Amino acid sequence: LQHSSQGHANNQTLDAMARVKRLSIEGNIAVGKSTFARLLSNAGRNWEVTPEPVSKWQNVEEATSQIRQPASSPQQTAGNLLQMMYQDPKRWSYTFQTFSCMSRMRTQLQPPPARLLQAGDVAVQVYERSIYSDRYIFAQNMFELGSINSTEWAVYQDWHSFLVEQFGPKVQLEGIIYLRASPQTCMERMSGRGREEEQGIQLEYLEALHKQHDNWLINKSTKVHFDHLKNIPVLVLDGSLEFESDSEMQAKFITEVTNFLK
Ligand code: DGT
Repeated sequence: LQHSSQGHANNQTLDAMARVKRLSIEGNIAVGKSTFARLLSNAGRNWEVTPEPVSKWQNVEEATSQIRQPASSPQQTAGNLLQMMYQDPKRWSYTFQTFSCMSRMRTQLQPPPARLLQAGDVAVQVYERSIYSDRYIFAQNMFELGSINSTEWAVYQDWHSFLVEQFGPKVQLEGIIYLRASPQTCMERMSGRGREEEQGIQLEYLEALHKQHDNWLINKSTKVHFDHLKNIPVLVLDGSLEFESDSEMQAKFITEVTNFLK
């Protein structure tokens, strides 16, 4: 009985997901994904945007407190994994990618909210980054830079492929929005926002990430391992434009995304 009622819930979830289009917003560090995501979430009641869980990576202690034994001394307290990864990438990049990918997996597995399903026409669920950029942008880049070794990279790819295949349609996307700007522009925006953990990031790192995005989403030269991802529609938007305070530009972007969804 327990088994069949669970099956029913799963079918309901899949049915709900079939009525929702799922997109991810991809792009370099500080290109403006969060600003763009906010713009989309205000665009209509049938759009739902899930932000990237950066704060969880900055406070692993709090993010995991519900599901583990409490630390018995302050020395055992879990730390700021984002900071640890930037300070000692060789030691912490693999750990970071396991945690970032798990948090992205959780996000993508959340069923669409009821509000979205009642909204009529096309309901759209938008994620900031995805389990796919976790692998084909960041983990791959860390491997190419030598911050993840060959063994770690093999283990990462093994569990990543296994989970994506096991979850199937529940973690698939129907399209990707690539917010694209030069690494220099991203560098300026990153310096402007002054996030503590990012102080040591060099332009070369942003250039490497830019290349990874272009290879995956424009040149299509990155080898992807999932059929649904091979021919996925990609909308490239000019992220160098300052759209935050330009309502005309915002309207233009929303129209582009709406047309992309048709
Ligand atoms: P935005 O809205 O485009 O300005 O971007 P943010 O700040 O909302 O998000 P983003 O992309 O800059 O990511 C936050 C920080 O986390 C940034 O320092 C890059 C880093 N990060 C994000 N995902 C990954 C990942 O999968 N691996 C590694 N190593 N770093 C990541």
